[in-house]
Amino acid sequence: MNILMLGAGAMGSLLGARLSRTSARIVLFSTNQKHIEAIGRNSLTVEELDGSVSRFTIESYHHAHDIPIKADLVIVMVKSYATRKAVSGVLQCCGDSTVFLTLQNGIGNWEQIAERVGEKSVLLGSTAQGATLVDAGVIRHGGNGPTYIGEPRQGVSRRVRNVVDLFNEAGIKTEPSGRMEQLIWEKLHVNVGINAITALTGIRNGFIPETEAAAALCKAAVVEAMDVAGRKGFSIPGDMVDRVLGIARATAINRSSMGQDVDRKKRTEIDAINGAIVRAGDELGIPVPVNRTLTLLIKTLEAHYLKAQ
Ligand code: KPL
Repeated sequence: MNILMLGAGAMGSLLGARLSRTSARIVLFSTNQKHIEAIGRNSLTVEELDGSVSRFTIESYHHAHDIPIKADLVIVMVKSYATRKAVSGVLQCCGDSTVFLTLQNGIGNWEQIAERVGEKSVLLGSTAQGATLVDAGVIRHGGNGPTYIGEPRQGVSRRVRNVVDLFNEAGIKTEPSGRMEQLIWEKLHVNVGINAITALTGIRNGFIPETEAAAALCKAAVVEAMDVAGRKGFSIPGDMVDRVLGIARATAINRSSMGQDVDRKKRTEIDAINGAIVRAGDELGIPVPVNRTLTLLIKTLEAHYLKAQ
């Protein structure tokens, strides 16, 4: 199986490294030229959770026209706001039978891919793995959590089972799910409760459950999201706040993806995370002051550093 990893930031690189242990041919693509060149020169270095260091030799490209495969599977790992453009940019290495799997954060990703390639070609999933880009060619595995993969609508198909088997063969603990939309919303709560708070304060994920003030803010944001999700028809587990705090503990050493974006003065995924709760809250007439404040603060910070560039 030929797999194209579309987007090789921290998470794309981590998944690519793990999948390179399987029989599949894995090709990384990222526009981050420094990262791709470093992988080409020295291989991809992964600082593992136990402190050991692993190295992975993986084919990597930073120009789409250099990608030498026809992809059977494209794993979409770019930032949510870059999805449409990124998918359009690699269609020359795809055919009618190519399947696109999104494991991105936030809401609205699979729909954007489906607009470009059709719903039949799309799978979606969620992952609670954590990873940090330490330097060009170097990532740190920041924590383990479950990964789920499924079809956009109900049902677990043969192709879902095949991809799930491949992920498990790669050592990424993965289960098929027939209710992916529900799980994407559950994962949204994790990002709603961790990402903006860590990005605004400079802390790592593990500091949230350790600190009363941060945990209270996390709880307030998650409870608002639970209200919105409930009104949209999702049955979010009653212990969602504890689950989010549990994932913050399980990825304690990780800097959230939004934290890493802010550290690098890059655009964040705020619109697909807390911003998605604000939009849905406004549509439903549900007050979401905590998520609105977090969204506006991130947008202010982002505007400040993006303007200076
Ligand atoms: O998804 C994540 C992210 O940082 O975007 C978590 C699970 C919170 C890990 O950091």
